Amino acid sequence: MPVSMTQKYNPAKIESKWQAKWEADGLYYADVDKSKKKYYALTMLPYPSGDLHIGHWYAMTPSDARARFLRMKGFNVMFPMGFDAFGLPAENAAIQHNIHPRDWTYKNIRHMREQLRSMGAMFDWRREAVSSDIKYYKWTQWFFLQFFNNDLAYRKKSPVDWCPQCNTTLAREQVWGEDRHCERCGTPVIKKDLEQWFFRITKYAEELLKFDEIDWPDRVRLLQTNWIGRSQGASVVFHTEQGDAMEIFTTRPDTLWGATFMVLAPEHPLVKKITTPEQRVKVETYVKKAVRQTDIQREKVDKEKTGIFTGGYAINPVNQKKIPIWVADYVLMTYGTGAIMAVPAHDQRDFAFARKFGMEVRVVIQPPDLPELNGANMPESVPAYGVMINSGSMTGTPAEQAFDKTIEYLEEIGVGKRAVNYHLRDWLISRQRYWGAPIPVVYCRNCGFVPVPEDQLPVVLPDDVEWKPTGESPLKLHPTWRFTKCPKCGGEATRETDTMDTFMCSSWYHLRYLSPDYDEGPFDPKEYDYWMPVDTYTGGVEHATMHLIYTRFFHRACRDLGITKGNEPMLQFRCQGQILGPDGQRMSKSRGNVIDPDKQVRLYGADTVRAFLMFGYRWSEGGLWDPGSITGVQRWLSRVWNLILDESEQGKETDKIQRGLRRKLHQTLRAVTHDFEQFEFNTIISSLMELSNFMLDAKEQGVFNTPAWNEAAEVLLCMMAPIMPHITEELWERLGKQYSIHTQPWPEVDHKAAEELVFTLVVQVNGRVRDRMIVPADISKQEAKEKALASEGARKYLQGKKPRKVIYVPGRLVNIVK
Ligand code: ANZ
Ligand code: ZN
Repeated sequence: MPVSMTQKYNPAKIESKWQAKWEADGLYYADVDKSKKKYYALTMLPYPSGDLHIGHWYAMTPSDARARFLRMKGFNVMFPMGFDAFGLPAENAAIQHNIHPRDWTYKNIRHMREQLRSMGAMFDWRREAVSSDIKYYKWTQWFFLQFFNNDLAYRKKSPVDWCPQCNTTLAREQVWGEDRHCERCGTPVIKKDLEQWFFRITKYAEELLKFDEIDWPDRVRLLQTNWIGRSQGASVVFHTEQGDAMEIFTTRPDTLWGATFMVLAPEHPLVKKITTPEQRVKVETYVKKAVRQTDIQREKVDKEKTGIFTGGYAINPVNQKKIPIWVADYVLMTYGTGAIMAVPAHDQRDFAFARKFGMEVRVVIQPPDLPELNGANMPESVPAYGVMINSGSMTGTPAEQAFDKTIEYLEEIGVGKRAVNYHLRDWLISRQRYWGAPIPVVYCRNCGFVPVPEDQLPVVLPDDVEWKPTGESPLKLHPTWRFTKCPKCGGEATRETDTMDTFMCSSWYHLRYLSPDYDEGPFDPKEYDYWMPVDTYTGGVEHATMHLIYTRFFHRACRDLGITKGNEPMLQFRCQGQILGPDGQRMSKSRGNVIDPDKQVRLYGADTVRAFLMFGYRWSEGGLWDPGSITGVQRWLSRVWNLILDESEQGKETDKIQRGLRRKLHQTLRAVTHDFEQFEFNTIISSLMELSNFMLDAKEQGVFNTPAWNEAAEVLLCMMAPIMPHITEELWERLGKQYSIHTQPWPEVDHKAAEELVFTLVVQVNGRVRDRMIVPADISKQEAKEKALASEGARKYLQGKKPRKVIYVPGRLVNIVK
């Protein structure tokens, strides 16, 4: 008998009911339990922007499903959630809507917590961490002090974007357009040097290139490797005509004889010194303009080259040639030494520059497969792979040896040495902003920069600030907050008014989850020893460089300070793709193509939304939101509902159908188990759909409410439970099973039942074995004979003749009589 109307699947009713019960029961609490193997499943925490979007669901629900799966597999699984709550948008909201950043942030958090609850995820809310809570950022400040006291934090002058009209520093996202103007007033920004705080991440550059202890996607490893950007080469010292040493870094020391000019970055300290009086005005004007641009703009290879001659000359140390020194913006002060030797014959940027300004192009490497190169008429530079020519005593050195031999030679004559450079820069953590963790340092006229003693933490962010659209940090404008006593000498002192980059907060949130209320340290070591490292981390690939490098650095730095253990914080990382709007574009409010998950949940229920997101896409790839196919998933859930609750009378199961059902069931279980482990979520759902269809067929053939059927129903629900936690809990209860389905062990695969039933059919011709083949166990007499006759062995001996007789011995052989 089909399910009665009153029994219809109604997700709205059952979902909130179970969410409330799970929460009341603390079903998902994860506590240290040394008798069980732990599993720390972590998914990136959201920024409290106001609304959870479908992308959050796409990232989090499969992570939740996998965490649930591992829990059923017997692990003690922790799956925490929190908010990355400091940051600029709160401050912008404050200025625009006259609301305090704290109020804005916490209002959003309250709302998003509710939205997160509607997912039905197994978050252990007791472990929630919010980075803007005082009890959290106290420890962010504590970490800063550890870094400061161990020479991992330092202060240095560094350029910021500055609006001369608004008189303020601007964040990257407040500078607009190719001409780089201020978001607020349109004035072109300038660079201004400010004293700022840095973390010495470059100290760990080499270590961060090692990935052998972690299972991270190749893509992410490559992005990090490129971001760190290790370059091997040589540093060579040139001298100016006046005798000033000018060190350059090159990755191609073997091209040294081809250097026909030198280029200094506009910020290079030697520029002032070597510029001749005739060139001074021109050089100064050029420098002023150049430094306004970002390094990214300046580095573009195809950018029209600009530059200016300083009037000064240098001597090439290998051939004593006198070459002009220029200033050009394509050389960055932030890399190498901020000075280069230009080899136009073999480097394209130098080539473009040389052609534009009429400099010599001197070939010093001849690639073996090209006609003899001539600097005067080359249309472009030629990458330098070949035999060295025009290079003094090094002439004739083959390509493979050129690099090392030249370095040896440079060392011999004492003008250069092997050098490695990293593109990675130290991490600038100062923000001239209010809504962040104050940097716990005071400035004293007598003692300089003095760290706030640990027992005086936290340095609390004052609430009573005024929002003036000056762009200055309200901390600076606060009438009293800055003024304090020097912790060392007790004299008058002022607080640092910069706050920390929010990436600092998110570098250690996985540690705060361990014990969010702990106050004797950033985390409880007992929790640490049990839970760390994170077993699986999931999140967006857009965090491959900043966040995911910072957190690895943070962990290693803390390891060296004895705070953490091991080299890596996260053993496995997996990233999801992106859900685009139905129009194929990135979802954004301005395009009007945003899918609101709350609305989808109201329409279809959370289980359907979860299942659809996992079924409709390869998780690592993502794709377009397709409103059509979500209804298909919902219909499937209704079918399962009706199937499980069907009240028809017990059917009669034949041995054969029973075996077939068990085979299908255990094959599905084997595949689903594998797919959960491998993050292949879309195939899980399709396997489950197939199984439920198979069950429907089996039922029509009379297998219903029999042992095999009941096993299938139970295992189906268990396999569905991680993805669709509500409907499965409800059906589990209605089947009279013990609460909760989510604490059931993951079913064991019966490999024997899963085996395809086959046997080896022997083919005989006149009583002699001529062939063998694997056939299904239930092969019919007719089929067996046909297969045997078609076999290669049989055909070879029959040679096209009709056999006189064909005899089938079931389950064993076919004998063909000629
Ligand atoms: C001469 C030369 C000849 C170069 C040649 C390359 C090819 P990567 O790989 O990124 O490390 N360079 C060095 N410092 C620079 C700076 N501050 N700004 C801009 N360019 C800089 O690049 C190293 C190469 O980039 C160096 O090797 C130098 O040019 C240039 F056939 O020296 B090379
Ligand atoms: Zn002092």
